[in-house]
This record gives sequence, structure tokens and C-alpha cells, in this order.
Amino acid sequence: MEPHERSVDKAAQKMIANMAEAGQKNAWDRLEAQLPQCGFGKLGICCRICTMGPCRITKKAPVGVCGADADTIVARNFLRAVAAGASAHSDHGRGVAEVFLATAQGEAPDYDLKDTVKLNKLAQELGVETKGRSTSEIAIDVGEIALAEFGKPKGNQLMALRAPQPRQEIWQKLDITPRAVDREVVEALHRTHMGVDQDYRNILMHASRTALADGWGGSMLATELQDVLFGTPYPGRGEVNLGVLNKDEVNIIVHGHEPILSEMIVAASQDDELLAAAIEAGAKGINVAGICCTANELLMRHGIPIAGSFLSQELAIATGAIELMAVDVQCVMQGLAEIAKCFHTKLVTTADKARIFGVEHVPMEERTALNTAKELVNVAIDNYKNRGEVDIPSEKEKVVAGFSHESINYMLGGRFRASYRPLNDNIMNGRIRGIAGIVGCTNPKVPQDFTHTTLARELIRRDVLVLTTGCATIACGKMGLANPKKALELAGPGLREVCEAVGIPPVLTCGSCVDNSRLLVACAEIVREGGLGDDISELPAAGACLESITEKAISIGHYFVASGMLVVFAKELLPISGSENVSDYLFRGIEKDLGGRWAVESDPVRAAEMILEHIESKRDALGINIKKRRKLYDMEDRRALAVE
Ligand code: NFS
Ligand code: SF4
Repeated sequence: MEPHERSVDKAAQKMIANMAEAGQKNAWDRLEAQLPQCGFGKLGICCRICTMGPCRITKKAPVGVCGADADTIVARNFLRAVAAGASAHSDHGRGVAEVFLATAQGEAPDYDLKDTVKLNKLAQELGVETKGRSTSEIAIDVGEIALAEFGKPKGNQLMALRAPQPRQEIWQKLDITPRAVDREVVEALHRTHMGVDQDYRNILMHASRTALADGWGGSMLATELQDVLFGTPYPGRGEVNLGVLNKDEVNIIVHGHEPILSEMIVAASQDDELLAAAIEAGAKGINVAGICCTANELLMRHGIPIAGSFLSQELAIATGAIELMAVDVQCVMQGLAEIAKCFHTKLVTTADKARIFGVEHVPMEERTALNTAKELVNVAIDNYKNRGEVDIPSEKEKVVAGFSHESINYMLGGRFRASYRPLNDNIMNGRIRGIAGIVGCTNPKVPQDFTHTTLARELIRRDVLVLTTGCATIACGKMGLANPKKALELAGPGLREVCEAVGIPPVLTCGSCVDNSRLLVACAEIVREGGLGDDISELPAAGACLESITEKAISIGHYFVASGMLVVFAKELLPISGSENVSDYLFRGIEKDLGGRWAVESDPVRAAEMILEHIESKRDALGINIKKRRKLYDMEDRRALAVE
């Protein structure tokens, strides 16, 4: 496959070509080596959860050894994916809660609580007394309650109380209000064990509950606590793409998901002594850049540049310009170890739960975080002298990032009367047709960045405001869609007018994948603001992830669906088509239960049309599509009015 068939990003194309020339392998090559991939896996109809199997569903053998049919197997695989995704987000959240609590207790001296306004708001929501109490007293209580949310034996997720009342009632009626994350995930594994839950509808109902425990629990807590610890994002400038690497500086890449690591490396990189050491080593400075969601976290809060998304991790090393790549958890390819061997790049794992065989491990602990980060920066500086040839693509694009729920609110309503009113009004008057979230990954099965960015362009052209997170954000950033000047040119007249008046771009970069919880909060607040129905399912809004790869993406998709939204995935990336019943439920039946539904469409233009059609049908249902015609009354009309 040619580089341009693998990615639409010029910088990536160049590195893919370079790697091919040097005989180095990347994810695209490994995908080719895997072809043809297992058709049963794609359809979701293979089961290996017991040793009577593995079983695969065929015409000749329509059930497994235990008698499980395609519906059960597909539903079980789906629930297991949701459970794994929810676990990943929530374990990240729990890690943040632990550092948060340690910080409040004075046991993590290198961290502090940056946003005390948000802390107090959160405290009130969680029922923690704030009057007459010190920040650390409040934070200890908040930290303890938050930590308990992950594993408490009784009760429901407290964050779920943020959902609109009718939404909560729907969940109650179906008995799927999410309990502690641990409980939902353990129950998911229990139900999907051999010989337990064998009614696909019942299995999928628990998938909804587990996903909700992620969105309105683990992920939301991760976002909230990170904002208090590291600061709530406000819009600022940054740059995205491999061109942010600097030929004359010590380049450090932070890759993974938890800002617990990356925040400290950023702090260490600004240390005067280390800067002096870098200069002594012949470099002009220290350049930290991010990859994957940790990059989004840093860009959102500090304007730290992003080198690339998931599929650019190997390409970044192939520039020859990376002295150190420090990784923590999630979306880190084992293939990095191989490519790092071809260059001077030092690859280091930092999370005890995520090590790579043969790669040096430097554990990051909350008590000694800054020191460890400084050690790592030192390793990078020492490694500068070992650089060989460097070939950095020139591409980089300006972005404005940092759209948290709070900052969108302020930008719309002004600092003193923060509100979504102007947004609601402009949706009601039709200048903005609706809202779409474009989220998720980059998958080598799809040309990198193509579908995310095409979909974004098609939507803003149709006056739909786009919110992005995860690697989709990075894709949009690279293609100029998070650059207000360029993106406004592409926006439809109504959207453009509103964006210009309020001073926001038509594509809002909202952060990492746990920050999809910001989109849930925003939806709940838009409903609360009034005029667009009483529940999230009434909003003219939808979500899409056309380049998904991970189980996390399935969990995210499903919590949006279970929150009342339409979610569009690429057909070949949602492994459910082996069961007509499961597909029929997730594409249609679930809407009657939860107001949201899944859809599949791999073509981004058609996906945009599908989303717009959905948005217009919601607008019709809200009655905001009826054009009020100005009527000129004649005498007869007036008389008629008088009679009435
Ligand atoms: Ni989300 Fe982030 Fe990227 Fe996909 Fe991976 S980095 S958590 S899963 S690949 S968007
Ligand atoms: Fe086969 Fe049933 Fe065992 Fe799955 S649980 S591997 S379908 S026998």
C-alpha cells in the first residue's frame, strides 16, 4: 500500500516512506502481514471463554459446544469489550483519585490542587461541607468519596445525578443506574462466563449499565479530579504534527494517558539546571511533545505541542529526533520497542501495570514524581549526543484548544453569567442545526485521519457545531480544523456567524478520551438551559467514531447511546454483524428503551448526511423547524381575530 493510502497526513506519509525505504516495520505493515484477518472475529461470532471451545458459528454449526448461539456470543463479546474499556478509563480515574487524595493529605509534595473553585463546586455536589473548612480538609473528603466511587459496596454513582431527571428515571426504570465501576465490571465478567447470562437482551442491558459506570462514573471522575489537580482547561494556542519536533533541542515524547506522568515531565523540562545541562550537551533547549491522549491533556492545559496520534507513535521515533519516549498506560504499541532499537531513542515504561518486555522500566510514584521526572529528562539530555541522522517533517498546524464544559460556558455567556443560552438560542433559531461529537482513534484499516476530518468538514459546512476528543482531535488539529481562521472558512454561514460573534471555532477541541465525559456534562447542561427538550435524547445531537480501534471506544460509544444519543461507527470496526438480533437491538430496539442507538456507516460524507438527518428529525420533534412566517393581516384577518 502506498503511503498516501495509509494516511492523508503529509508528515505521516513522509515517515511511512522513510520507514519503508529503511526496511522498518510499522502498524500498517503488520496489518498487511495479518491479512486476511479472521472473518469470525470480525463478525463477533467466535467464543473462547471455555475450553470446550473455541467455538465459531457457521451454517453447519450454528451453536457452540455449550449450545450458545450467535446472539449470545456476539452480545457477550460486546459486553466484554465494554467492560474492558470501562476498566481502562476507570482505572485511570482511580489512579487520579489516589494522587488527588495523597495531594490533599500532603503526601504527594510535587502536586497541588490548582483549581480550588472547581474543587468547591465538586465538594458541594458530593455533599462535602465547605463552609469554614480549609482546602485540604475539603479535598480529603472529596478524594475519599471519589475513591470510594470506584468500589463502594452499595449505592449508585454520584456523578450520574448530573444527568437530566428524565434520563435518570429511564435508567431507574430499566434498573441500569450505574453502581460502582468495580461491581459493574465484575458482574460483566460473571455474566459472560460460560453458562451464565444467555439472553442477549439481558447481556446488552448490562452492557448499558457498565458503559454508564464509565461515562458518568470512572471517566467523569478522572476528568473532574484532573481539572482540580492540574487546572481546568481554557482556550489557548498550540501546535500539532511531527513538525513540532525540534532539530536543535532535546526532544522528549510523553505517550499514553495519565497526566500524572506527563505533567511532571513538563515541570521537570522547565527546570533551570536541566535546561543548562541541555545547553551544555549542545542542544538549544528541551522540547516536550505528546502523543495520544496524554498529549491532549497537556495541550488543553498548557499548550504543549502534540507530535501525533496513535498511528504516529512509531513514525515519531523514525524521525531520529527523539531522545526519550516515556510511556504509561493504554494505546502504547509493543512495536515501539522494535523501532526504538533502530534509533538512539530511549524508550521507558513508567506505570507498574504497563511494562514492555525488554524495555527499561522507571516507576513513577506520587511521593517522588518530580525527581523521577527529572531523572528521565536527564536520561534524554545524556542521550542527545547519540543522535544519528535526523529527518523531521516540516508539517505542523496551529490550533486553539482547551474547550472544557466550563470554558465553553464562559465563552458563550461571559464570565459573570456563564451559560449555554446563546448556544441553545442559536440552535433553536436554526443558525446552528445541532451538535456532533467526533471522537476516537486512528486505525490502520482506514487511511489515517481521513474519515474524522472529512466528517468534521462535512458537518461544519452543514452548520453543525463539532466537538472533538481523543485522536480525532489530533486529526482535526493536523488538518487545520482546530485553527479558527481556517476552520471558519469551511463553516456554513449560520455556524460561522455564531462562532464569530462568540469567538469560538466551529470545531471545539475538548480533550482526551476520558474527557468525553465533558460532552456528557455539556449535553446535560444544554438540556437544563431549556428550550431543547427535557432529556439528552431530545437534543439535535449525535456522536461518531469512524476510525475506532479500542474497547474503550466501544464503551464510549455505548455510554453515549445509553445516555440517549445516536452514535455512528464504521461498519467493519463494530464486531456485531454476526448476530441479526444483536444488530437489530443495537441499531433499532435500544432506541425504545434508552432513546439512543448505534448506526454504522463507513463513508464520512454519508455519515455526515446520516447525522444531519438525525439532527433534523430531532429538530422537527422539538418543533423548532417550523419557520415562523410573518403574516401581513388584512381587514378580514383582523375581524376574524377580533371574533376569536
Ligand atoms: Ni481514545 Fe486515547 Fe487515541 Fe483511541 Fe487510544 S489514544 S483514549 S483509545 S487511539 S483516541
Ligand atoms: Fe464454546 Fe460455549 Fe465454551 Fe463459548 S462457552 S467456547 S460457545 S462451549
